[in-house]
Amino acid sequence: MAIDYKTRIPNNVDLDGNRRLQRALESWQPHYIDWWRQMGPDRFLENDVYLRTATSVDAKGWATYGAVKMPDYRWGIFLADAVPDRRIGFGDHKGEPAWQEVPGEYRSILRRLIVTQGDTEPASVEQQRMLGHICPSLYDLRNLFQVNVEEGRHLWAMVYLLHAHFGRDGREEAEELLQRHSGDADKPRILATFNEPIDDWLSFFMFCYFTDRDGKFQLKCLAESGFDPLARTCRFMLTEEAHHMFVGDTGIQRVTKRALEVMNELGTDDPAAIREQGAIDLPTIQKYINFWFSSAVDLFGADISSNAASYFADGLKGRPDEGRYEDHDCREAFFTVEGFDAAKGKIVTEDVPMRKAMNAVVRNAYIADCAIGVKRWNRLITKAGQDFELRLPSPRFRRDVGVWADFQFDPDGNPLSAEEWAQRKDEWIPSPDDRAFIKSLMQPVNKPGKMAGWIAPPDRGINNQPVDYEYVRL
Ligand code: BYC
Ligand code: FE
Ligand code: FE
Repeated sequence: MAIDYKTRIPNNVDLDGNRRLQRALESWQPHYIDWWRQMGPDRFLENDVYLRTATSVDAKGWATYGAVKMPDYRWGIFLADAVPDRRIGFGDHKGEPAWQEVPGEYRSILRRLIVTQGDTEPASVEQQRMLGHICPSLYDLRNLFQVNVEEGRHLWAMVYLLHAHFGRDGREEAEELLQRHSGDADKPRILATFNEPIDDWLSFFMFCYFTDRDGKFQLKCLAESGFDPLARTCRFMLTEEAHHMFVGDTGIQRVTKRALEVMNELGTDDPAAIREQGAIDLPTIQKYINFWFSSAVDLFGADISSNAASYFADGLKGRPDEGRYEDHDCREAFFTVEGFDAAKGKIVTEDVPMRKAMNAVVRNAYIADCAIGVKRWNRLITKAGQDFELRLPSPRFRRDVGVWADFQFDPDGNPLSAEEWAQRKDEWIPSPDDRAFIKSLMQPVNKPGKMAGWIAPPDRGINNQPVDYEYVRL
């Protein structure tokens, strides 16, 4: 169904035909706009931004570009087209028709999944709200705002499900999604990473690469859900998500490229000399990778999880690209997970029922996907004739969730004592000095086509516009 833009809330779910739901969403809408004005991007609300807006949900022409003031962005409700006669693809209900309504016995668990997903979307906008003041270029500023408005729309996507399918509880949850705030001491966001401040652009690129990619994988899992409205919502969200990871990937590429240019100009890889020239040395980029990767890896939950087993058994949350697996039941299968024998100081392995290991399965798929970009960045380094390799740290490194959480490991996964960790952590994650240096680079550059000295220009502009296009009119 085409998206109807004539109504107050653009949608392809025939909102006009459901007055109750329409009224409920129309009463939530002003609260959302208030939240955007208070907790969304600081300033820039009256500036024209060259934004992409969804026009239809199919592959062709789902995006139009034009100048929009952010509070006027047409946030709305878009579901991917229904698959006729869709059946549940995994778990104990495999083969049954997908549910169009919430099954009573799964109501609270589904609500919790939707709320957890929904909570991350506005959280990320809050985390990034000050970045506009220190943008490295207008091109980057526009990308930040594009990501922000789409995360806002992802909140709409979850709020629609809460309003349409969870009655009064759903409406209350929708309000609370606007009341918790990133980093708030009393009402923080649900998942830890979404309470970390993002106050420099290197962190922003890392977040888009690593944390948004958790979004991609979680959405892929939910796109398999037996609850069809959730599956269709997540399928459409995934089309928007690709750009967020592009921003992260190309951002890190451009920072790396700039470091390499300076290294080759100076004929040295001495980090202090690179920094002296206002570029970011490769070892510092590595520390930011270590920090944000380890933080994102926690988002998959514990390797052994009875919650994960229930989500799968009940047909609520599948594996990414479930169709690619042969066994969609997984009752008989086992999966080997690692653990730690603290007394012996040794890594041990354990075979656990596959359903309980679903978080580990999804995390592994995520890690393999993360590695693809790292390979690309390393090709840049090799091509520039430099001898340095960026790497993902071991998944044991710096964990707060799961079996590794009570122990310390180095980036190679070797166990460390608490003292060793305390002494050496500044070698591996950004130290206060590193953060102060990165912060010192964050001076706003907002003339069309101009770039901050720590980042190379992008290869091309947005939607065939030149790089020096005035992407945000200040
Ligand atoms: N922080 O059984 P376990 C995105 C809790 S990102 C704090 O392993 P489960 C985006 C857990 O709740 C995608 N607490 O957990 C990206 C449980 O609590 P209870 C977001 C945590 O349930 C960038 C206990 O620990 N979407 O879209 O299997 C920008 C035991 O854990 C954490 C989703 O997450 C944590 N990291 O797995 C914008 C999808 N991890 O029951 C947007 C929905 C675990 O003991 N969520 N706990 O009270 C889920 O599928 C699952 O809730 C999780 C956790 C995968 C997150
Ligand atoms: Fe999102
Ligand atoms: Fe995203």
